[in-house]
Amino acid sequence: MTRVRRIELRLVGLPLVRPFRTSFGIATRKECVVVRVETDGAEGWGECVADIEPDFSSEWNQSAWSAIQMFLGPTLLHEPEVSAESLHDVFGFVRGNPMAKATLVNAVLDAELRRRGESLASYLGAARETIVCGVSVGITETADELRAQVDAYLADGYRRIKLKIAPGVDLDRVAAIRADHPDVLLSVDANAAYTLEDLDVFRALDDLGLLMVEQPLHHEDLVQHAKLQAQIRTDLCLDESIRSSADAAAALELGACRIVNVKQGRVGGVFEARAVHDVCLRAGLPVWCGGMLETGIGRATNLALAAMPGFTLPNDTSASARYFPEDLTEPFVLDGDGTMRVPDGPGIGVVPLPERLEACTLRREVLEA
Ligand code: NPG
Repeated sequence: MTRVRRIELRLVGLPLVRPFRTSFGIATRKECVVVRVETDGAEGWGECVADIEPDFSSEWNQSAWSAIQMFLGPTLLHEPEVSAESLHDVFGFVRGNPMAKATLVNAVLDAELRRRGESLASYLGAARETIVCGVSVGITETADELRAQVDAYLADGYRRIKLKIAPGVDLDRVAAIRADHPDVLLSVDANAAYTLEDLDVFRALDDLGLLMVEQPLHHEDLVQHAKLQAQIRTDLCLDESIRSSADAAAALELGACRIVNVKQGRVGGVFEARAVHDVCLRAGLPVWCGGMLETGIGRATNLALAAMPGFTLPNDTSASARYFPEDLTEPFVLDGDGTMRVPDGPGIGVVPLPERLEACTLRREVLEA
């Protein structure tokens, strides 16, 4: 147990190496909330996965900032003693807002672990020291551009290619990549852009030997996904629809998917992510760690999570160079075999480079007890 004395909130902005287009929009730069908490004896860092606009989820940077500044932060500073694990209850009076909550939960846990010199990976029961990395490829202007990007990522060593799809830029694009690379682990991610009316598209994708089809239908749906899964051979994977371990349990019971994308930031932090992992592991479902274009802070958190035993599929934990000309931390690099080392220092094992952090800061506010 410890006391949180100070919370420093920052909005940071970083250019992306290239625009990232999905079925819900185009990201041309990264902006996110980063917090630093000071407890008795340690500092801790947390990165919020919310984005500039509420397009992937109902939370966005300004809502996360306000949730922390107005409700979660003051409550945390008011508590005489907290543990990271107790925050689920401490924050229980705020409905929803899992991305804002995750930021503080992860930061307080980071401080706790730094204080006792334990890495997040070890705390979570890591089963491995290196993580197999895949890469997520955005929708491109042309099919040739997509082929060139995929070729370059494979040359880098990435072990799974995930193609973003949307109605109209799906089958032909995916079939062309499959023809170029018959043996590559290949998946698609629709980010909720289809309905059951599009069954033909999914039946056709069935012939392309995909590892999975991710979140084809509505972002909060489970029932329609169960209907779709019953009619296709390819495994469905859910991302947006899984907001908690309860959602994961419901999805399994309904047969809505056979794989789960675990994003700690989407479900309220690493404790709830561990609970999602545990539900899936018990049921024998593989999970993998998704990404939301995190800076090095969030990437370090994700790598520790992906070291847990149930994360048996390649993860969206790509190298810093896939996202940013310059990261907030020392860059994460891909080893030649398409893996990345899990940080083994105390807590998440990395901190932002002070000068980089200052240079990227768009807004800053300090909350104190
Ligand atoms: O490697 O971090 C990454 C990107 C992986 O495709 C990716 N993320 O829908 O999963 C997604 C998508 C995403 C990115 C979603 C940013 C929301 C924000």
